[in-house]
Amino acid sequence: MITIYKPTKEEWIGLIKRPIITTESLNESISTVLKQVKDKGDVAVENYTSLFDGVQLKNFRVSKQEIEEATTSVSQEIKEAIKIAASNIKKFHQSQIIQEEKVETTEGVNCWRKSVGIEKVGLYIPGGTAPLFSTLLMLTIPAQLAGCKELILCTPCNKQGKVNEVVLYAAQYLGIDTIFKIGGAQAIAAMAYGTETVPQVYKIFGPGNQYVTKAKELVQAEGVAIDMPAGPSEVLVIADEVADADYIAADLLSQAEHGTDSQVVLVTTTRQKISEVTEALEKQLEELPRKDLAIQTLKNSLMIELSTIEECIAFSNAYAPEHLILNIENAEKYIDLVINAGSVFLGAYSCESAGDYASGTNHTLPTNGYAKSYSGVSVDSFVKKITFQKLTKQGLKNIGKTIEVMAEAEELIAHKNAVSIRLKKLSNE
Ligand code: HSO
Ligand code: ZN
Repeated sequence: MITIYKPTKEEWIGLIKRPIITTESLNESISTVLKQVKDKGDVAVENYTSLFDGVQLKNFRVSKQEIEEATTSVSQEIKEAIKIAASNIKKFHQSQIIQEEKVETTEGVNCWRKSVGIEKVGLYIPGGTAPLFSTLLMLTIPAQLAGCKELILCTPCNKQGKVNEVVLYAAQYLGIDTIFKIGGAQAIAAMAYGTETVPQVYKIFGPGNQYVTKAKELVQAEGVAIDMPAGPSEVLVIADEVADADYIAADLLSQAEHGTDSQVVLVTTTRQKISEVTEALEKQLEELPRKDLAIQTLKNSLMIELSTIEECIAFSNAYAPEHLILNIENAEKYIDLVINAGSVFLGAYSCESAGDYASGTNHTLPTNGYAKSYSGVSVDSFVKKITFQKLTKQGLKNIGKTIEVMAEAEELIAHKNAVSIRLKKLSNE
């Protein structure tokens, strides 16, 4: 089912490549959607919603009544789970807010940095086969902690014009009431440019299908920030000989059920583990409602045998997985070897689902090898850091000469003068 390798180092390069998705052909059609929404606003959003989603919307803002109805229909059990998950996510993200010190770099020269929340942010939560209300928690909580003033949500509705109730409940639980029942590229365009009803935002967050992804990529080129480049979800599990094959299979499948383009990778030191996991996968797959999706993913996936745990981690660093599970004894011992990964799960009991929902870490993470250079979403993703400085007279005297020399060497005499004029007046005091 999954292809098995015992690769040489030279063969790694081929194995770390992700399945290729070409979206070039979408450029033109999505550019047209963007342009139409930019020029015609709500009318274009309405037309595309009817064309692509098959629903006629006269008013796409979700009403108070719809939110109230969702609140009454969601079970107490789900409400309780959302409360616990939100509390953990809040606790963890709160710890990211650190007040930086003022630094006196030279006597009389003070520099500091202040985080300011991005004023207007747009969140996108896809509809489709699994409306991920957990993603709404992962985006809203850090945004609120960062102090973003305006938070809007776009999420598509079904053919009856209804939005998933749990998404609506989670939004109201978190205090978001500006919700639009629109999806796809037209929703991204509406947030990027603003329409009569949808306010314009400065940064757009959230996962989506290839149309949403392309729209985010194109509006980014026009100056609207986005969370990170998107790609299919993935997990890499490193397992030693004592790891429980049932746990490994369950973790691989939890990622595989996300969609047919996900990728799951097992890297282990024993061929025996590969056989045990293959058997466990076959058993567990039978029981899964999303079995067909998972099977497709497993076809794109890999099982790799290497000699040592250190070598397994080196492979993982080359692959740079979104999620890395170290299902090995004394996993903490290897932490410093991990260089490229979005989020790391240590030991037999730290399953990826814990981070997906409720442990507190963020599940919006870099995929597609971007973990080499990007971090997952955090409070930082929702702030700009503004630097401040204050020089006293003495401070300017202390570093004036340095600035003058450097400016002159760069042949920027107006820069030099900004200092010289002041120093001259000061010398007359
Ligand atoms: N594993 C996904 C997040 C998620 N899982 C949401 C379940 N719900 C991110 O890679
Ligand atoms: Zn998941």
